[in-house]
Amino acid sequence: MKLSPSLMCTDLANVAKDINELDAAGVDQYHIDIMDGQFVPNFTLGPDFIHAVRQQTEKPLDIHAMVEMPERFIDLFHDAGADMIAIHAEATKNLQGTLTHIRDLGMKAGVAINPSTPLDVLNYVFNVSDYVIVMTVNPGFAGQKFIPAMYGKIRELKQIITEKHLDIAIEVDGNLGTETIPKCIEAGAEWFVGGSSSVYKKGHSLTDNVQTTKHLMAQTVTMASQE
Ligand code: S6P
Ligand code: MG
Repeated sequence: MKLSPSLMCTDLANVAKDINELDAAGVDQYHIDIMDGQFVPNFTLGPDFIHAVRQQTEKPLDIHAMVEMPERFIDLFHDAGADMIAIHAEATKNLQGTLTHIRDLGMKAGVAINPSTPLDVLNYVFNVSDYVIVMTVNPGFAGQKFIPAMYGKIRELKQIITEKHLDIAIEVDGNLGTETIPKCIEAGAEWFVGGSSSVYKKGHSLTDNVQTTKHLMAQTVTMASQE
């Protein structure tokens, strides 16, 4: 299980301080949302931000590219310090080639899929993918509500991965908190993006939130293994 704080939720005036605290609290990697105002109706972080975070931590940087034609930016993200890049299946006409290029540059390649996108889009790219981001909200904004139909989608994807003996992790993104994390683990998810529903939950320190979330994840895994 991995916890990946979503840095679009961090206090941008205190990024370095927050990353030091999150590193010490034991997060596994960092999720960096990049939005282009086209694929989603919002703008967020970019390559300069990846570069700045790269100077601050040695943990893997998990780039979530919510941009049209992401193939245009893979080298840019790589040079800025990305360790893994997920591109949206809906945003490119060359999914296979772009995933291959990400891997050729020595990074992990991920496919992100919107809530309404069927799993079929993954059929011919499993062999060039290291992880799949199942979006559990429509991408664009933090603080949205989990779409319950996504539990079944995660379960279905996990079944395919198991049946085909694939080495692919399922990452989930959107409203992962106390209620939804255990259900996603039961369905087969392994990597969790931590946003306003967990790592950045108001009224608690980042350290407390990370520890509570990691504890919940570990407890759910233990309980599932005893069933
Ligand atoms: C949303 C983006 C996400 C959010 C994260 C926020 O488009 O891809 O990574 O930052 O999901 O988490 P929460 O708990 O506020 O929904
Ligand atoms: Mg994201």
